[in-house]
Amino acid sequence: MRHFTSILQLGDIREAVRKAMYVKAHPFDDQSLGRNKTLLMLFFNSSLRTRLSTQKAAMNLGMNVMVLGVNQGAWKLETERGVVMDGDKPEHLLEAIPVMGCYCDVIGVRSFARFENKEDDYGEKILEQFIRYSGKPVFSMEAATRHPLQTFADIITIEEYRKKDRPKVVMTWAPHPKALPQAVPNSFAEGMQMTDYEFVITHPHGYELDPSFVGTARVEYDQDKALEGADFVYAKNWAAYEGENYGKVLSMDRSWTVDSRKMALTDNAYFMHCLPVRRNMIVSDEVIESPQSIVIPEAANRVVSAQTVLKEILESL
Ligand code: AN0
Ligand code: CP
Repeated sequence: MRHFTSILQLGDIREAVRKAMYVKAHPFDDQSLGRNKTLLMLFFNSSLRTRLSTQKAAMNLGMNVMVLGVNQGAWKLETERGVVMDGDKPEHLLEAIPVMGCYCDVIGVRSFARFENKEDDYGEKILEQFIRYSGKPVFSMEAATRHPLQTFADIITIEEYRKKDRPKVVMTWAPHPKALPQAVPNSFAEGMQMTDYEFVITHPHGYELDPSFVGTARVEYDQDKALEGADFVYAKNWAAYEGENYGKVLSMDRSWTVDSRKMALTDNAYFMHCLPVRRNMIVSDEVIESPQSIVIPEAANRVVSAQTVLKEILESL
């Protein structure tokens, strides 16, 4: 595997989880694989988990790591071609990308949807330019439409905690004061298509996701009904996708907040969220602090997911 931008690139998901479990049990087996290899992690947006877990994964593989926050000391980057650069951006992405490619062996990029232009976001305009012009393997640390390292960690976590062969997994929209990308829910839905779980998506009308990610998943607009008998509740906010409403917050209805009453409808489900999470908007204090909340082991598995992916990329060099 050279580039990693979608969970689908892992191929057989059971096999990928098996490899991840091996990495988890033997984190230092491949210390020589990354020797004298440099990872550059580039962040256009904030991060806690992705930044730390990916750096830890690379260190476990013996790599050197450089981290650059574009908004923390680098030149502001122009991303549009043809612009007369007389504004506040002194450097163009078209020079910055190949230059960065000269200094490393692998590049991780975080670049969220900007909600300015749906075609640019859903065409993964920024990530694709890194793939095209850096000359190096590129992996997504959450791009405009997907967050595959998160999804892989989520699936590893479900595999660790599931008590049934075919658990019922419910992804529920929950309220949030600011517009958030669809990358996490898109990617999670994409990952669920690789499993044989029963997968249900629930959200208010107007929050329909791109049908190519939803696939054959059941969409249930009644959250209570969707949660009935669930084994895993995966909460996430996202902004509207459809038409004129692209990138807009249409509802902050707190009756969608995952609280104890909602969890009581499930089959003693585990609660999951990628984090960061706004308490008492997305989830009540009580639920996130309950023994059924597995958000911390889920975050811990981000190291495992990143290390498994980085290992495959290093093996392809
Ligand atoms: C981001 C999002 O929803 O895509 C990152 C989640 C991993 N969340 C926020 O910006 C709060
Ligand atoms: N879940 C996740 O990707 O978190 P960060 O935004 O903190 O990296």
